[in-house]
Amino acid sequence: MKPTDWGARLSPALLLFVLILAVAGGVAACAAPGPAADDSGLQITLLYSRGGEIMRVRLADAAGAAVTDAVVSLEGNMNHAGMVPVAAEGVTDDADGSADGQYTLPFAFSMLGDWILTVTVEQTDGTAVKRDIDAQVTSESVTIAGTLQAETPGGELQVTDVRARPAPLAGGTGAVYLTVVNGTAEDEQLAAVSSPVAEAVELHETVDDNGVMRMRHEPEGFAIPAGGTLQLAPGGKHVMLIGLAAPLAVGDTITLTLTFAHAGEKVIQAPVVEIEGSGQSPMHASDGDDAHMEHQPGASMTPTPAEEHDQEHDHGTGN
Ligand SMILES: [Cu+2]
Repeated sequence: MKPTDWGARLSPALLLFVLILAVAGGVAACAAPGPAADDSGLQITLLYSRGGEIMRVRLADAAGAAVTDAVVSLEGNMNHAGMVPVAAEGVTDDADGSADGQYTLPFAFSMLGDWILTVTVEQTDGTAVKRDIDAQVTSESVTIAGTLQAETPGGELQVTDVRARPAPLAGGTGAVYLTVVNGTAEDEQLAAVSSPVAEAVELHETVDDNGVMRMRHEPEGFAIPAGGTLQLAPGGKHVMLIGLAAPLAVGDTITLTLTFAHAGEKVIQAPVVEIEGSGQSPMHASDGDDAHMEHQPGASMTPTPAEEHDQEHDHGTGN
């Protein structure tokens, strides 16, 4: 008999063995909370955002590599009988916008006290790993598997100082500036922005290219380290509105949807205000702000013939 035949014959028995180990591991984890790892080799780490009511489940294999192809679900039960469980249905890794081994599930502890969190990981080979992890919830803190969750109740992503430049032309471009303060314990990424007032919205950075200021399209967006700040300001990083449905005048307010890699979507309002200065060198001040700058050749911009645009939006301003 060839080795491959043995492999085929052995796999059901092996599968059963793995399942038994997974169950045994679950019991062990329940009895003695600690870094979650059982004989399946799967490493499961829970990170809870109390403010965001989100549980992030990090999966890694025995070697520490991110596991991105599983489906993860979660059930929380209080340590005493009679309480209704809190459940989060299965999600895939990329459901939160990035396949990074971190699965994002909506979850809120409905009461203070001791909880058992049951994480179920359905793997691509059809097997499932279930793990019970202890959590203690007080009004002050959340502790999961013995680890105090670093995020305080107030620790969240804050978007401040939002403002848009006036823009004179329908079909033209506009610029929006803002600041993001990452009060959470993990790195974030401002991955994308959209708005009903523009055909396309891109994240740009104005750079000095041998004395000529140019705008560079950043398709990956901008990072905001844990505890750090991202500033979009004149002459630097900015949100670029392309193909405006209508001119933007001082006093207008536009709506933007920011998409973060982990926190998901955040809808914000940007007032249109006069914005002083572009942060550029004086010799380029004549062609002014980010909204009117030359774009780097090859950067992905959406050409928008002004006449098409006017017809398309004759019936309304889009505001
Ligand atoms: Cu730009």
